[in-house]
Amino acid sequence: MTDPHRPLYHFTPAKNWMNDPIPFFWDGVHHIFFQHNPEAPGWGNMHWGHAVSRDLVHWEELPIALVPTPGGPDREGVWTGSVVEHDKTFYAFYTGQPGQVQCLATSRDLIHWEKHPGNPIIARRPDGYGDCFRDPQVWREQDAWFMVIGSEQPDHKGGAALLYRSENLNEWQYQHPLLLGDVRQTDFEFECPDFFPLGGKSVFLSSQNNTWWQTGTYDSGRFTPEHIAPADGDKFYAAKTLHDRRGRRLLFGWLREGRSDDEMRTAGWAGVLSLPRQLTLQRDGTLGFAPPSELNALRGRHQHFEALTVADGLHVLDGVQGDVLEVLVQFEPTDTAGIGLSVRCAPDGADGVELLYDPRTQRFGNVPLALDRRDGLALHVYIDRSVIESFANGRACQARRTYPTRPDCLHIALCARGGTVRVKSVDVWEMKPLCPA
Ligand code: DQQ
Repeated sequence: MTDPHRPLYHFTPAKNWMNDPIPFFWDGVHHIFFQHNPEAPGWGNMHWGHAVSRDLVHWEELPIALVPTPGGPDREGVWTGSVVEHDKTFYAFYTGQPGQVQCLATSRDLIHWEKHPGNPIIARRPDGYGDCFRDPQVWREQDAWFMVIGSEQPDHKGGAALLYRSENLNEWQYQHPLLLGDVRQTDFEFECPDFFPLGGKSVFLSSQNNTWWQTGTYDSGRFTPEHIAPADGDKFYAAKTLHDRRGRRLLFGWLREGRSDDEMRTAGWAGVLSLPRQLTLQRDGTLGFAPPSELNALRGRHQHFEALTVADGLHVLDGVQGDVLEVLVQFEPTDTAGIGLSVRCAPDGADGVELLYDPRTQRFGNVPLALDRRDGLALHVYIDRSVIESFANGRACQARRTYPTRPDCLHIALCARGGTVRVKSVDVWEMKPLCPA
């Protein structure tokens, strides 16, 4: 039976479970390895699935890349990590279970992988940190390799990003923390760390409840944050980046489901790869997020509206219908309490998912967004059945999941809360499905 909630232009494996993406770019191809349970649509039995794309739009699922080795240090799971290339060999670093030990596998083609005979390559965590010790991220710096492992300080004080160094990618020496977090800012542990340069600064990503970003300065193996915020709400998780041929830093996250275990079991699939988000360092030092232009290839039939006025409440867009759409709305600047869209709503505007910006609290959903008084809200929304991904002014994102039971939840309404709002323009495109319905 077809599932009306399964997305049509987002990647999900053919069946069963996915979580954490592990992005890697090589030779014109975007690779996404991902946490995959090939036997059930629920978390557990972690393997590395693999999908590739040449255009960031069409994804092909390849054979499973990494499987737990019976009797090996990853016998209970091949958890998240990262991939690098050196001298025509690819190195996949990951956390093996049980015990959260760090392991290595190598490959000449990114398809066939061999586990390192000396696994685990890091068997013990440094003293003084808590249970979390996982998700190794590796990069090259001048004459050495560096790895950061996600960990936690004792007593839930905050995350710890533990820095290792290696000359040969096999033997690693612990250095010191790259960064110690504060539970009040970035939660109690750093899952899925990712660390990279961007626009003259450095960026550190970590996950716990949300994915968090921190921009700041890096010097002698230590990162000093200057700006910190959540990257999105709690439906966008374990997000990590790749650096592609065009010099872009692209962020991919796992879009969590909002269904029960039973519903996922019945559906036979769970977990979605987010659309890529192109990261930029903004003039004020914060992080910017934009959908890459390749996504425009999905655009089909177009509708355009201009100069609309929305009195306090909802204004359903006439003649717009669908659950596989892209919507771009340009609002005039306003002080009204809430402006935005209700998507996948019923013909009368009820039961939709509201994507609201509040100019008084300067928040877009969960995420801070300080718009200048002269700037109107520019809201860019991708609707793909149960998946809603939105970008506000290229600076804040909000991913949501929705599983409407009413078949007529196919409409879009402009929203104004506590006042009248003027809308410069609305563009709506039907998106071409990539997957069979
Ligand atoms: N998921 C992985 C862990 C990681 C967590 C296991 C984040 O390695 O910390 O599937 O979702």
